[in-house]
Amino acid sequence: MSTSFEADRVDQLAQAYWAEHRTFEVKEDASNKAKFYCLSMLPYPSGKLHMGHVRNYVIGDVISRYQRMQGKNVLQPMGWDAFGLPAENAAIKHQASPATWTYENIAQMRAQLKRLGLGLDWSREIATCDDSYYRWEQWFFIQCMKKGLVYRKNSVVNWDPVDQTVLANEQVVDGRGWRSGALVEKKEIPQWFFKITAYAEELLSGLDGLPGWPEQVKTMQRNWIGKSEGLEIQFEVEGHDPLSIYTTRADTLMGVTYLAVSPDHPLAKHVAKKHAALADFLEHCRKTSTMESDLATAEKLGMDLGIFAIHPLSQKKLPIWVANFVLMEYGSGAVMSVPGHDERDHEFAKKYDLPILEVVRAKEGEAHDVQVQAYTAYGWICHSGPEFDGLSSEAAKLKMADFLKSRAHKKTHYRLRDWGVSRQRYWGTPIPVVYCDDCGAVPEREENLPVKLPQVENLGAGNPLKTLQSFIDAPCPTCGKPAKRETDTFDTFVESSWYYARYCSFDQTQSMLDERADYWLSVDQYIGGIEHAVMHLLYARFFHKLMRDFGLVQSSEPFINLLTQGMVLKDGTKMSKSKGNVVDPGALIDRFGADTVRLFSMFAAPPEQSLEWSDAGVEGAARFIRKLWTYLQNCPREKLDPLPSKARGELHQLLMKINQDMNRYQFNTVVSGAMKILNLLSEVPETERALHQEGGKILLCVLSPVIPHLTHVLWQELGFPGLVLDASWPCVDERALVLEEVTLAIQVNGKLRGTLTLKANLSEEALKQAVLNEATLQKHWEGKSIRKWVIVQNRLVNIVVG
Ligand code: ANZ
Ligand code: ZN
Repeated sequence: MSTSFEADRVDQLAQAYWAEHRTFEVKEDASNKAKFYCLSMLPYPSGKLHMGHVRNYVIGDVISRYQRMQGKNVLQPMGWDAFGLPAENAAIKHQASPATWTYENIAQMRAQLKRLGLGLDWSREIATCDDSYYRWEQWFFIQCMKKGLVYRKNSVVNWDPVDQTVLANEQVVDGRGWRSGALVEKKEIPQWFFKITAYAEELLSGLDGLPGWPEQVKTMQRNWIGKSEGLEIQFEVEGHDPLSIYTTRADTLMGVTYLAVSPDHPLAKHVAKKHAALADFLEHCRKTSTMESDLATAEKLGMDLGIFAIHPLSQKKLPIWVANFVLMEYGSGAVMSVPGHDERDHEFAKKYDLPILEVVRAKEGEAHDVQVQAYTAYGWICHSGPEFDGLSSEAAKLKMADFLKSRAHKKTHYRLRDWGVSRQRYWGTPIPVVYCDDCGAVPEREENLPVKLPQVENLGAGNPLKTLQSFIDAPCPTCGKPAKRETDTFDTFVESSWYYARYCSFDQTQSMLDERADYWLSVDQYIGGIEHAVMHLLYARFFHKLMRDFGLVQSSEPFINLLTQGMVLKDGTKMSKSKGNVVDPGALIDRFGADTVRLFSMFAAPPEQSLEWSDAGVEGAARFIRKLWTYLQNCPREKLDPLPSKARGELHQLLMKINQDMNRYQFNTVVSGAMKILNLLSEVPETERALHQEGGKILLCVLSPVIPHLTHVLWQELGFPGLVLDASWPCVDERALVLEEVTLAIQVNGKLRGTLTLKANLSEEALKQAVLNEATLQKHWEGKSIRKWVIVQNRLVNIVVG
């Protein structure tokens, strides 16, 4: 046997074997094998695999194969996040239906993934646009409706007045519709929401139980949830009902110089009824963006309502203003304004010439000119009366709450908003609701699910379902009278919030999930991009808790460990179509074979860091693979037992490092460790056949997760038993490690009496025994008693005798 390396032949041999033997199809194992569920985020079927996908899926595959060699029952599934806007755009462009376009893309990408040799259980493949998948999503939504976990309310959308359609945020370019170029307007329409805020506290506290998640991701989720603890304080209002405000800085109460309410606050609306200028102002605010991020930077605008509140402690009159930066959806939609200590209030007070007071100082007695700039940190209270002056902010907060008694109570708020899932789009899961004049919004009957998305061939502007009578007309599920179907579809984040669970029960036609889900869940290792840190990962955690509360799963978190892989860069920038710097993995595989592409993507950088593309690096990977192949051609096949030697010690030293790196998923140094082993073995004389065999076997094993094709073929050709992917991971031979020798100076009562060459790192007991056994030295302590041993590891032994 001495063939040269042919990537195509090797790839095909291995892949044909896996396909024929269904090597990666797994069942729930009742034996004592531990399960391991390894999952990479499912791709959007754009039609072409890019290097980011390759990296993501190879990382997942290396972990899966490694865990399998650790003796685990490993599940690694794959599917398609197949609904969404790009299919509609492509359909308009290419005059094809979104369904045709999507399924063609899936076929292409599936073939490309198969070319990579990923150890996937393809029998569990899911496409989220299949009605066998989304029917359970519709069923789940209906359960949520019944439990009051979804509701409908008016919410603002981008409206294109020329195309007469709702636009997604990414379809608004510089404030204009992407197709029509018309100025986009805000419009309020009813939409469906999931009550994710009901789970805010658990979504927050659950993060503490996820040590296997990157700190950065947990911080982003914490900030997104945005827990805030403060006081709700009631202010009396002359001639009106009292006004509630929310504050986290009750210590600044004596610095309040006015109150401000949101343009959507009932009080503002009430006053506007008899105040035309105010009504115009509220209308103007409604039209401009209400995005929180925009408001933070937008110009502060306001208007005096002409009514007064009474300060609860000083009893002074405080004017009430309406201000565009006060959000109706947060707190109580009203604030106590403290321009001395809050930046927004300061900017507003300067603009409208409202008084600014100083009530907090950095240090006792040290003034800060709050007329010029707000002092926003905690500090020491001043100008607040003898009860409060001199207190710290923390202490003053507590005392204010005491003083206010029933006019204040503790409140916790979250920045997290309920999740709006209505999309005015065609290519998505139909929301399973029917509107009846008599019964209102009624869920479709479960036996009528799925509500199928009808095939539409020629898409134009807007959602074609809106005019498709055969879809819209439906009997009311409650009273049977003619009624109208909802034409909105779900946000595609809904599909990706539970797909990981459906893989476990992929062929179940009677229910959403079954007991198999509890065998596999939670996912042991999840791998994907950092761009999903907040939305996808938060929504999936939320869905998992809903499924738990519906009795569908037992665990509380979907993903135990999370790995967010770095970006693939070329010349320092992200590979992207728009920059024209994409490298096509398909062409690379054709040229070098799958193993080279896999090896390069694992070798070039640790998984979490960004990977700089390099043609030279790919060539280097290809060279290593050819060298490895050539070296292993001569691997002895007869049965041999390893003999101790210095080189064998080094081999096991390298293996020890590889095993440590494999455990912490540092695959780049695993590969470089294997390269070192190959260099080491190349220097060992051919006569040391046992070492070549042992080293060759170790190389095949440790590289098999990364380059599964070559290792599969050679393992079989060299006559090792079974499959390399089921071989057990190689262990370090501890005895081989201690072969290194050292020469020790032996002293008796501080005088050098001789030297002794021994194995390094002997235990104290073994060392003493070796010294006492040395015949040439025994005369120095014969007939005397040994009082003390002084030992300097690997260097010196001094025996004190007397
Ligand atoms: C008085 C005050 C004085 C405030 C001071 C801050 C600094 P977090 O921590 O993010 O929850 N606020 C309350 N409701 C609001 C709303 N609906 N729209 C805009 N701002 C609102 O922020 C809480 C603080 O945000 C509250 O504390 C309130 O201003 C403001 F020196 O009250 B503070
Ligand atoms: Zn009805």
